[in-house]
Amino acid sequence: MRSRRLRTRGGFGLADVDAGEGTSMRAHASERQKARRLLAGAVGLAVAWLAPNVPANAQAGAAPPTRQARLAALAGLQEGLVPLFVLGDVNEDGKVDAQDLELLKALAAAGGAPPAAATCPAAGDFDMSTKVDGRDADQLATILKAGRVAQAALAWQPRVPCSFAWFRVATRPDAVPGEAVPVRFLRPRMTAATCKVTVRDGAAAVEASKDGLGYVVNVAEGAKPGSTVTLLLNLAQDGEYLYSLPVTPVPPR
Ligand SMILES: [Ca+2]
Repeated sequence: MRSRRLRTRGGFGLADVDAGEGTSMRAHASERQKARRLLAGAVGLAVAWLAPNVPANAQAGAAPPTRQARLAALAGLQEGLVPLFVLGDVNEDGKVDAQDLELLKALAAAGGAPPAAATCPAAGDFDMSTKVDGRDADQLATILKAGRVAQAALAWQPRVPCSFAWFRVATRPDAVPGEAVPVRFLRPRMTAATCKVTVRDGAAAVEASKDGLGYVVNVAEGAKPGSTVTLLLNLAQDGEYLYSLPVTPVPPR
């Protein structure tokens, strides 16, 4: 079966707050602070949705982390960082496949309680409309029709819930030129020695963090607002993923 990559999206909801035209630079900084506060609230919402029981991960071949372990990992996050889910992996089993499409269709049909297996509805909101509907199902159907998804996209969606049963990494939803963006591993055995983060596209360079528990993405001073830095994350036995980091304008100092 032919493999293909699941393309990452070019932008995220909170990045839109930073990119408004006609905004004064001071107001712009205020908006950025507001966005970061919204972000903290959204992470709190994610914590509330942490599922107590989730299916085993076929790729990782291990039991899912406990609720306490996930809470501890989220509580230890640096301000402004958010956990990422796998776009399209509605049941959080580590794969994007026909099972996810069936769950996405069930979510889109709505009317009643969502299927219990759909632990990450946010992963089904492909068009970031904050609703999971028929258009999202059509998009996933098109993606699956083209072949197996070998490199799924990691994403963050603050307005639709996700249990984050199998979260892997946390990072920022956007960055400004010249910013050092942490990419932090959320599982105990993930380190910079076993997992690699590289720049696939965009004006940035990557280095391992000093503590070895993640990487730092140094966005170039000359990176253009509106552009995107695309990262390739090789997470050892957990697979490869892509993540797109939108570059937004620099706020005043
Ligand atoms: Ca899945």
